[in-house]
Amino acid sequence: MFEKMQEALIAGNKPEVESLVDRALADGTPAARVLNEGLIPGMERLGELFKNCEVFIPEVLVAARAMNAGLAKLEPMLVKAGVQPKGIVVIGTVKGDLHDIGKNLVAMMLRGNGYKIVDLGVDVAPEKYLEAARTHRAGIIALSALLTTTMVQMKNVIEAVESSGLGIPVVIGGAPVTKDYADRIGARGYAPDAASAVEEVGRLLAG
Ligand code: B1M
Repeated sequence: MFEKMQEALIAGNKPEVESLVDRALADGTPAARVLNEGLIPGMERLGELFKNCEVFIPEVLVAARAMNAGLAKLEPMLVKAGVQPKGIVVIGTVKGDLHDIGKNLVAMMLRGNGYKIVDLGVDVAPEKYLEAARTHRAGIIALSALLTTTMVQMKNVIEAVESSGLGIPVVIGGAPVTKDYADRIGARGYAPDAASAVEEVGRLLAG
């Protein structure tokens, strides 16, 4: 079933992805397994094909749409309703970067763990993070970047937060981002994946 789900994802077959996710959930497969053994490996395989020029941007966009549709099906299972927010997180993909699947996943996991999420979307300028953090009285700002050319924007956001006097931590992540990079640009938090992002946000808000 997971193999089929990956094939449908790579083919960008949104109805098929939705129906396979529905079927897996109806069969009692935990949402986390559907995510970690079905959808995410599908995106990883797609990434390889993209890298080797075996698929191109239009196909990747259609696959991303199918991925987001699959994630939307899982969201109710991953999110617990009716809990008091543990904290308010402003999240977005940095300026110049249009990748949102990983960011959506981090947002979803945080939401599922009781945080209120203010999602600014993609291509977010530093001042937008500041504005949202002030408006929503956020406790933390979370940045995602998928490109080596856009991860440099993270430093701009950190500098903007520092000079604003807001005094809240910034947590960063995304495929090209490393702990070493986070340390070098002065990010107080770093997480390699969505599950660790939840732990990292918890640690930073507690400290
Ligand atoms: Co793009 N793309 N893309 N792309 N794309 C990558 C990232 C790339 C690695 C592909 C490749 O060459 N193998 C490559 C980057 C190379 C580099 O910089 N080193 C690349 C490129 C080059 C580009 C373009 C420049 C292509 C072009 O135009 N020539 C272009 C840039 C556009 C732009 O942003 N300005 C581009 C465009 C696109 C699409 C629009 C077609 C589409 C995005 C659609 C969308 O997101 N709605 C797309 C996609 C889908 C990908 C790949 C195939 C998949 C990314 C993804 O969603 N992964 C990707 C290849 C790959 O990653 N293998 C690729 C699944 C997702 C669950 O993982 O986002 O890594 P990820 O998130 C993880 C962790 O990183 C982490 O948690 C998540 C889950 O555990 N994480 C965080 C993410 N954010 C976090 C934040 C945190 C903590 C953890 O704290 C706050």
